[in-house]
Amino acid sequence: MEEFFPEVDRIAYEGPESDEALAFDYYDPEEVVGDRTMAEHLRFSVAFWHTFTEDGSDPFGAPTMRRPWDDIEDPMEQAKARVRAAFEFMDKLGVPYFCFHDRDVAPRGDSLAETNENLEEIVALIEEQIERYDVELLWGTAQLFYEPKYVHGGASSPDADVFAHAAAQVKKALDVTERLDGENFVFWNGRDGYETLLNTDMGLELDNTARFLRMAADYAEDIGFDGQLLLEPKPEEPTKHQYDFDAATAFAFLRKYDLDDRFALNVEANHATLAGHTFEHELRYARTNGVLGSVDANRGDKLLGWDTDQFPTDVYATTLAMYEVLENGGLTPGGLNFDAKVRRASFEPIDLFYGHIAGMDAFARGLKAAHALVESGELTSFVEERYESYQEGIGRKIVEGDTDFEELNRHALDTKPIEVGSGRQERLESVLNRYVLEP
Ligand code: XLS
Ligand code: CA
Ligand code: CA
Repeated sequence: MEEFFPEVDRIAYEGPESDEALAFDYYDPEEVVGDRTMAEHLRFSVAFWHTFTEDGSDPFGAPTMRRPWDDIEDPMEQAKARVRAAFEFMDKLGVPYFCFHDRDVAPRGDSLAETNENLEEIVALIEEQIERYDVELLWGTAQLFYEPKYVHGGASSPDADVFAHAAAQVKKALDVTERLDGENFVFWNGRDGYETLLNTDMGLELDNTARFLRMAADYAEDIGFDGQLLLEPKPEEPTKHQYDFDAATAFAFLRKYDLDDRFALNVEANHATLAGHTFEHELRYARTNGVLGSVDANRGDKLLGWDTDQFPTDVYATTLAMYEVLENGGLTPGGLNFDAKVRRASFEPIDLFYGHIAGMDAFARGLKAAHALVESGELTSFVEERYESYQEGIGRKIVEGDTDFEELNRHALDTKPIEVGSGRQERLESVLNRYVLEP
C-alpha cells in the first residue's frame, strides 16, 4: 500500500519519561479526566489548509515546504494524493477530526460548474477515506477570500453578483459538509469589512451580511444539516476593519439581527490576541453569553502584529483555555481545531508531526491542570466570596431588580465607611502556578 509518511509509525502515549520524540508525553486518549476521556474532552482536529496546502512562501521568499505529493503535476491527482496523505497522517497521529475549506481540497476549474465537479470528485474520495479510517469531519467552510472577485468581500460586497456567487459557494460547501456528516459549519470571511469609509455603505453591508447568514441557516435546515453554524471573529488581516472584530462584536451582530439562536462562535486564540484580548477573555465572553461553539487552537507571537497561526505550546494559555472549556461543560459538537502551521523553516514532513504532537501535549497538560483547578474549587470559592454582598440585603435586591435609585441613595447615605476587599491577584496567580506545575 502507498505510504506518504513511511518514517512515522502510529504515535503512542509514552509519558514524559520517554525520550521518544514521536510519542505523546501527556496526551493519552484513553485516560479519564473527570467524567470523560482525554479524547472526548479535547476533540482534536487537523486543519487541512495549513497542514496539506501550506507551501511556506511569504512576501519575501519562495516556498520551502517539502511534501510527498510535490512532484505530482496533474492538479486533480495531486489533490487526491493530499487527501490520502491527510488520512494517513491523521490516523498515525490519532486525531479524530479534520476541517477544510472547499477550495483547499479540490482545484478550481474554468467555471463555477467545473469547480463544483472537481469538488464532488474529491469529496467522494474523502467519503471513502472517512469510512476507512476513524476520522470524521469537525467542520467545513467556504473559502470566500482568495479569488479577485472577493476583493471587496463576499456577502458584504458592493456587487450583487459577488453576493450571489458567495451564496452559491456556501450552498455547495454546506451540501458537501452535510454529505460528509460534518458536525459544524464555519463562516469566516476576512474580506467582509472595509478599508476606507470614503467608499463604504456600512449599514447596507451589515444588513446584507445578516441576510446572507439567514439564507444560509435556512438552506442548512432545508437540506437537513443539523450541525452547528459558527461565526469566527477576527479584527483585521486581510482587511483593515473586519466586521466580526471579536466575540463581543460578533455577538452584538447576531443579537441585532436575531441570529443568536442559529449561530454560535468559533473562537481562535490568535484572533483574540490580534483584537487586543487574551484567548481566555474571548472564551469567557463567548461562554458567558452562551455562544462558545468551537475553538481554533493556535497562538500568535506577542512581538509580531499579525496572524502567525503557530502551534499552541504555552501550557499557561492551554490551562486557562481548558478552564473555560470545562466550565462551559465541554465543546461538543465543537472541538479543538489546530488552525496552526509549522514555521517556514520547519519544512520537513516530520515537522508536521512534531507540531501537532506539541500542540496535543500542551492541551492535554492544560486539561489536567484546569481539571484539578476546577475540582479544587480554589478559584470559584474565592470568586463566590468576592461577590457575596449580592447574596443578601441591598445586593440581593439589586440582583432581583427589586430596588431603585431612591432606595440606593438612602442606603448610600446610611452606609458607614465602605470597606472593599483585596482582589488578591498575586495570590491567585500563585495558585494557578501550582496547578500548572503539578496538576
Ligand atoms: C483565518 C481564519 C480561517 C478560518 C477558516 O485567519 O483563521 O482560517 O478559520 O476560514
Ligand atoms: Ca481560524
Ligand atoms: Ca488565524
